[in-house]
Amino acid sequence: MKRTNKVLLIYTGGTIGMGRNPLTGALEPLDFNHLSESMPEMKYVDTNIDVYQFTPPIDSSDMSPRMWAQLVRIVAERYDEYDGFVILHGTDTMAYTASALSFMLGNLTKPVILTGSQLPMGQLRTDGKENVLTSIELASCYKPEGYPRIPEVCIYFNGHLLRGNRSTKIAADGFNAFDSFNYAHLCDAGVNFNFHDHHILKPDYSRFLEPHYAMDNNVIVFSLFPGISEHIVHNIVEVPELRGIVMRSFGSGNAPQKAWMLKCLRSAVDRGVTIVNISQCISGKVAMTRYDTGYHLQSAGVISGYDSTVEAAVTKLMYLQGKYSDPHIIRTMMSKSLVGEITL
Ligand code: ASN
Repeated sequence: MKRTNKVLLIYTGGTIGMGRNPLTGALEPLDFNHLSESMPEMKYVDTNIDVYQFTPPIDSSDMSPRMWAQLVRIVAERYDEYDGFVILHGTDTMAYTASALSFMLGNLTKPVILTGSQLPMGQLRTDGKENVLTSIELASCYKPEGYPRIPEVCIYFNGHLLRGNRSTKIAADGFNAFDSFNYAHLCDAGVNFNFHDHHILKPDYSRFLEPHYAMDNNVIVFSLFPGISEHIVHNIVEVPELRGIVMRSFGSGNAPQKAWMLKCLRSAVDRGVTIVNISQCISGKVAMTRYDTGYHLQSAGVISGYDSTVEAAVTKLMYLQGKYSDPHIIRTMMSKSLVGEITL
């Protein structure tokens, strides 16, 4: 693997590059020149940096599978030219993009690090500078044997490097905006980098990148709550285009034992819908045989999402549905760890 000492910085938008609209006072995305003017430190970074900018830059609430495919294409077309890739992204949907890219960039052997900020780069107390500078440094880290140190899609934020498909946004205002409750940090960055190599993926470096572009978004996430209405669940589950449901259940994967609920779920499964059971808890995993209620779900054909985040479950379904038409294959693949997104 040839080292190039170059990192590609892909600017998609987000608070990091925003400025205030003088009329409304609200923050809106501005182009990369605005961002780089607020960050003269970039000139002193050892690595050579090229920039690719999305036009127009977006608030990440507008992120979409089409733009994920665009990101995959940008990385795939320039894969050999760079040691690593840093994606500047809004924090709101960063964990979705990181999860989606982890599935779409098959056989990845180089770092793809997403970062952003809670305060715009132009503000004095911005968290953006440290996040960007450290991400660039991490994206160009190599092992002594000559291989990239972090060959996976990650989020770097506030001193922590997290596996992308294990991450969740945890704070709307705080600088410590991300965590991965069901997986160890890949690196903690203080005065020095403290890599936790044992938790970093070990890919086959001889394999070529295999980019995937098709995502099927005929998916819904629904959260259970006491009193959920039969009529509403019935109508959601019967939507003809629906191919996948991420069901956020209670505790270790439990749901109301009402006969109508199990009947609804069973009929969707029989129509070929994949129903994945994940927990509403922020940590821990689904164990469908622990309680009778979970057991009934399993008998209705609902599959376990183990300790998946909602972001990983929904993007994994989109990815598998984009790739396979047979629901049995999709269910089998959902139950495997494809890129370290679940603990089996
Ligand atoms: N609304 C912003 C975004 O996700 C939030 C941020 O970047 N901190 O684009």
